[in-house]
Amino acid sequence: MSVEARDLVAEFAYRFGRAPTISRAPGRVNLIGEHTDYNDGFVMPAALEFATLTAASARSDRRLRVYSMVMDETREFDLDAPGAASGDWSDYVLGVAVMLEMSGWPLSGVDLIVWSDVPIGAGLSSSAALEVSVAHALLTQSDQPFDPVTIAKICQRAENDFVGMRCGVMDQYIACCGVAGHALLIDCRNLASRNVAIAPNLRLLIANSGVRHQHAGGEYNLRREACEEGVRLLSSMLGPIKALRDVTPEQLEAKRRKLPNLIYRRCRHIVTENARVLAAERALEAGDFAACGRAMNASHVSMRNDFEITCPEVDMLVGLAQTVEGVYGSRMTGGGFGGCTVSLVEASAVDKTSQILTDGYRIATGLDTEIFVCAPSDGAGLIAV
Ligand code: GAF
Repeated sequence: MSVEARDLVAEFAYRFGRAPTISRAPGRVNLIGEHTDYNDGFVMPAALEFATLTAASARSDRRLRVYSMVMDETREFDLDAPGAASGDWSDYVLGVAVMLEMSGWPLSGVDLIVWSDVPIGAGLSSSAALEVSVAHALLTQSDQPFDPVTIAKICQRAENDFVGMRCGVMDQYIACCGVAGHALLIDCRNLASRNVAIAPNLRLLIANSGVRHQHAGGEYNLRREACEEGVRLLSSMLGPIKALRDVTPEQLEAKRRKLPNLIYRRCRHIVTENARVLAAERALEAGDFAACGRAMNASHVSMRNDFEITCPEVDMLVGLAQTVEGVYGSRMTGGGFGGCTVSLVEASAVDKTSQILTDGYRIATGLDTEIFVCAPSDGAGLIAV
């Protein structure tokens, strides 16, 4: 289904009899830096053209009424008695409203319609796109400013404390702050970022394994706990450290024998991944795409062997891509346990790569992959209608 902003305006007029504003927030693909965000580390995502649109118009009371065009469902809440999470899509909407108010942004009641073309459960950050586009819509309708980094943190809190998923800040940050034509090198400790241009001859090719990832409360949170355990154990040996960001690969190696093997391997992924993100950024800036690709390939090996967040289908897609001439590097993107791969590809090799992935994946697994060739887009904003 593809909806343009004017279709959303028409749907809004039909349902609510008024003209809305339209807020947009994108999904993302992460070039490199997986699970490093909640370790105060580095990530390098880009915002996608896939996005969530939220049509909104203020009400004179304190009710929040939201219709999802994707789910074809309506939910209604009272901002004065919001209640707890219910376990469905509307938690992201209500969670954002609750956290905005708790953070000091009083909201008026609002009618909302949400629509999205960010694939759900594919590791392209459909939840953050929903959160950020709703936050933008609620603030716009309540005449409140949208400060991108602050709002990213509030949306992360909605997901951590309301939905119960202990994600880092990467997805909300890039949904708020993305820059067209660029990836962002984000320092998740001080929340500063630098734009990293994607050269015109390069394409980011995303392949969806179709294996749906399921994060909330499960393996994702276990990985986070393993990292926290690593920090606890390493603190007693290295002196007080706040996060795995503070540990170098050499320090970790020196303490290897004193750590349980599983914790050591989880930590090794994080500390080496941080180094790879910085190497990839330097390589892109220098136009050394092969070096960037090598960092991406090494990232995948580390996610597969040390962090254990890939799956055979995703490994297959990565392996296929890495055989194609013109593909600099390929890796799983996102939280893991399924979802998508991202490959850094010469524009001239896109068709051949798509063909090899499509055919090879079907032969190897009996499954179909969906391929998206994406151009990095801007972060959250209003759409003119
Ligand atoms: C998910 C989380 F939401 C992010 O915060 C990040 O940890 C990512 O997985 C892994 O890099 O998308």
